[in-house]
Amino acid sequence: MAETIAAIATAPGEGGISIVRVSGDRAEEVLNAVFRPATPGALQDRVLTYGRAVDAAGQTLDGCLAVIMRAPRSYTREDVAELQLHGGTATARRVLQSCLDAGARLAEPGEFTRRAFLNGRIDLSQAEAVMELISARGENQRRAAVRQLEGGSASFIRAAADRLYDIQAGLAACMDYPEEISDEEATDGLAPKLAALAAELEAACDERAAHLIHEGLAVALVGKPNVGKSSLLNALIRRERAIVTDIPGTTRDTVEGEITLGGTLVRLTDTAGLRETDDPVERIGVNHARQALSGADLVLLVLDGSAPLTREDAEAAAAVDPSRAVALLNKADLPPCVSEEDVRALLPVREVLRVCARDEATLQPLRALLAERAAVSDSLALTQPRHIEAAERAVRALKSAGERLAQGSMELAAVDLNEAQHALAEITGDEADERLLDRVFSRFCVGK
Ligand SMILES: Nc1nc2c(ncn2[C@@H]2O[C@H](COP(=O)(O)OP(=O)(O)OP(=O)(O)O)[C@@H](O)[C@H]2O)c(=O)[nH]1
Ligand SMILES: [Mg+2]
Repeated sequence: MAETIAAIATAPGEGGISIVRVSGDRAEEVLNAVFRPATPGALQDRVLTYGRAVDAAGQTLDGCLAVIMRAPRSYTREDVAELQLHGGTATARRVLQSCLDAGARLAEPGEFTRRAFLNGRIDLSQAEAVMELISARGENQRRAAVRQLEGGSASFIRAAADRLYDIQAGLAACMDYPEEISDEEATDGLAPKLAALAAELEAACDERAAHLIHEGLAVALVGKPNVGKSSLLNALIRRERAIVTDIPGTTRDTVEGEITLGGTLVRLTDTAGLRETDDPVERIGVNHARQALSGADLVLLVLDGSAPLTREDAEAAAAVDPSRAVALLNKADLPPCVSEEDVRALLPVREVLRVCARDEATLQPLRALLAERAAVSDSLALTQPRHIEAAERAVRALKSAGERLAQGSMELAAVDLNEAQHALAEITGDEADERLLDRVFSRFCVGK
């Protein structure tokens, strides 16, 4: 821990400013070596000071602002120094090199936040929320990250852990005073509390919502050639992303576009028209289409509503799981030639929508349907896959404890309860070994 670390905290590339951050016992010493204030004198704690960044020979690297935030009132609870430079990779790199020459070492990914956690400023779920906030792409992900950063997940888990301690204490009392508390009394008193706790934790483990928040809703546009898949992708994302022509087999590979609906990212994939073909390039494209199909949360089977359905439509439909699909009858601007019954005979989907890629008004019901599929509750206690996995382990242990109790095996129930308590403590990081921390912080960017 004693080592002083440094990194560029801003994203690479050109920008208004770049920030080099230093943390550790020697942060102030490093800052004094690389920074010359315009008005000579000692730097004041937490006051931004104008001056020059210099290299080891005292040559000016940039005009800049610098600040020292002395422990413990800093992000890491160590002495932290920051230099605000003109944005740009070359300058930031040179100033970082100056910091390293002055005795700092390059920070690992997430090391500043790791120190904030190890020094008790934030718990592990909050540390993860920092990364979550940085990488948030949809509004739902941003809001979930802020809730977690403010301690939402931690307080939910700590409340559950407290209730579990009560149950453990009750069980310990029964085991210590068997002559005063009968097995039946113990079971009757503890089993309902156990079941309620398990049910509440289980309800918080919404994997689907967590997936939507992090990955967005994956939607694949599939169908035989020339039905208007690429036209629909372009219309939905309001951009000419995919090439459209009246030649069947125009799209040779998957093409992706993104929109945000109701705060959730919707990742649309346009695919090569599904058909048997001798063209080797098109065949690879069709294989990519099948992969997109299997990885999609929702499949939009596109059909041309202005022409009779064909064998190729039936073959495309055969590749689609109807429970995950919606059928689109495109080209609704032309006289209709296909009924909803015809579609359902092909694929028993719940929804059939008539759309026209050239008419935004007809796409509104489709946008509404996608928004509904992408919707997530704004009050989820747990949204990180890691937290959900640990909470699920706790639920399994609690259920097992309930069964042991019913069988009269109090000692074994106590072991299960202990295991549940450990699983909960992993979420907040109250119990976290190096391996777990390495796993969590390896996802971070350098400089955070
Ligand atoms: N009238 C009408 N024509 C459309 C509509 N949507 C697409 N088209 C036309 O249909 C033809 C095929 O459109 P694409 O979007 O390239 O079809 P695709 O399904 O991507 O075709 P492939 O890439 O070959 O599989 C083009 O000439 C489009 O202009 C629509 O809603 N109405
Ligand atoms: Mg296409």
